[in-house]
Amino acid sequence: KPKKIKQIISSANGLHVNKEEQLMEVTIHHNSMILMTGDITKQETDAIVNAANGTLMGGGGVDGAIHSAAGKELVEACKQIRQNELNGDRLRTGEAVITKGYEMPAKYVIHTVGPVWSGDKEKKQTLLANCYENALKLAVDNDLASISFPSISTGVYHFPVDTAAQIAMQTIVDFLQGRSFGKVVMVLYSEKDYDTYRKALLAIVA
Ligand code: AR6
Repeated sequence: KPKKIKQIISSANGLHVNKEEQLMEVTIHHNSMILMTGDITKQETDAIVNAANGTLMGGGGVDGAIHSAAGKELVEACKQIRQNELNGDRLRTGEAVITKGYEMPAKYVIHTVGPVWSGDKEKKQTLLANCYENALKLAVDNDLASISFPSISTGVYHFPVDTAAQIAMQTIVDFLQGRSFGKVVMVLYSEKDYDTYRKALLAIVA
């Protein structure tokens, strides 16, 4: 019964899955890789990733949703990071920093800046892979065992979803194959994106 399985996977993993939503799980070297549709701000993984911009001051899309769900303390924490860790500079594309999750169920937010899809496309693909890799490394450095990602760069930043999905899935699978981490969740905002990521993942692991 798919419905029953969905309930078991979601409650065992702290995932917020409505009955109309999609969910799949594959095992990669003792780790769990989960794809789902849903709202990332509601997920109970140790960290959720924000597709931010270099100012770290909030914005639209998933960034806006995360800042509203976390409350005002999040932007204050981001200001501190700009001042203390980045010498007043912006966070560079492909890099990642960590704050608490404040009013959200996730303990931490890992903020990364995805590339804008224009100019040197090959370079942009490397930068997108850097986002996933640096966020995962930061999770490991902070002893976290579960992390949720949104589809970085495929909204306002216009990265084609199929290319972004291939890069995201390959980078995450490579990372999980090398170590015992725990659980990586991709939280997609539409069923269309879910199907695209699902195909990309199955092309690698099936
Ligand atoms: N949960 C999961 N995914 C979401 C949610 C949510 N609550 N809300 C939106 N998405 P975007 P980008 C999806 O534009 O392309 C901001 O203004 C959305 O449908 O949020 O990296 C920042 O400040 C899409 O699939 O991020 C930057 O300036 C995906 O999240 C800029 O946008 C990413 O879309 C970053 O652009």
